[in-house]
Amino acid sequence: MEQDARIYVAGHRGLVGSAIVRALEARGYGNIITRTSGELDLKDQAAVRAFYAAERPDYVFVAAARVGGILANDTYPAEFLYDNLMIEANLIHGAWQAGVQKLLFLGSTCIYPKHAPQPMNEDALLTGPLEPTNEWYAVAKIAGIKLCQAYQKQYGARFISAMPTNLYGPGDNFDLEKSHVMPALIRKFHEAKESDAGSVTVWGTGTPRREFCHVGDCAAACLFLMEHYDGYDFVNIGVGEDVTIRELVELVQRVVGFEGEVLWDTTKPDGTPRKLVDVARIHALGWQARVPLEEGVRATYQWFLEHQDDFRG
Ligand code: GFB
Repeated sequence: MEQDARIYVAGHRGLVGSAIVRALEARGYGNIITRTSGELDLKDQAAVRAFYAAERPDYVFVAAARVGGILANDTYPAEFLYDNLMIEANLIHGAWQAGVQKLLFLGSTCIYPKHAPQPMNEDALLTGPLEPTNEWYAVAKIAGIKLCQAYQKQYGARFISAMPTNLYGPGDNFDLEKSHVMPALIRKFHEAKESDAGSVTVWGTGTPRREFCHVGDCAAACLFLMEHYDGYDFVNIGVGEDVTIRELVELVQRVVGFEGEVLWDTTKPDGTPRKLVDVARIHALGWQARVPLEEGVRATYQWFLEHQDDFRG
């Protein structure tokens, strides 16, 4: 990407989009285009088309999406499917109409079948049934991958896709009902420590395994792919190691310093039993994650402490 390129980051207030903006700024890119959802409704095709016509971006990062943790995915299937289909269709089709040079679409590793062989290779896409708690989001994200491939195949557009594993870090959503597990644990343990509560309740059985990638690493991978990758196949972004939810609970508990008891609410879903991606493809391209899990959790807790007033409403 040329230093003066016009770069649109869709979803710049979200976990990934904000990290991409920070990474671009750190590398001296000065022409970053953003719009809040109040300024531009990405579900509105005419508005997106008018935005592209006016701004004429050269590069587009599609980090805008309706996202949430396991319960939000399970509770709002219509919103997770409709909103994500509309957002990605408008952004990808609009980018083609506007002659965007290159676009990176971000998905999620929930696109893989529930019982995909681990670690999950990119070739596992569409080889089996999805995890029911997030199949709506997954179907939308699979459609996004296919849109990029279709525009590549039919029009020669340089539209590529990346599938990050579970992400965490500064800028995450700490809402206890809608968030992913990492911010939920940080907030629950912190608030329990502050109020001297004797116990904290976490969800599920603790046995599922998840891989956690710091969002700073993910943003670095996105810039790397935008600069070095033009392939038809999508690329996993991950660290190549996973932990059980119980191990994560113990780690966050230690980092936060909560000494009470942990209770498991097994009426809440576990979700898919394991989600570890095969990172061979992105390693072969020349990129590797850097942030160790404990270091990333400590930094995220620090960020939470500095911003917690924002979450209390
Ligand atoms: O992060 P999470 O919500 O999403 O949950 P998924 C991961 C695991 O942590 C599940 C457990 O087994 C949860 O039951 N867990 C324990 C908790 N305590 C908590 C808690 O307090 N809050 C939450 N949220 N979980 C999502 C998908 O799946 O991952 C999305 O639904 C997307 O579509 C995203 O793919 C990356 O990893 O299960």
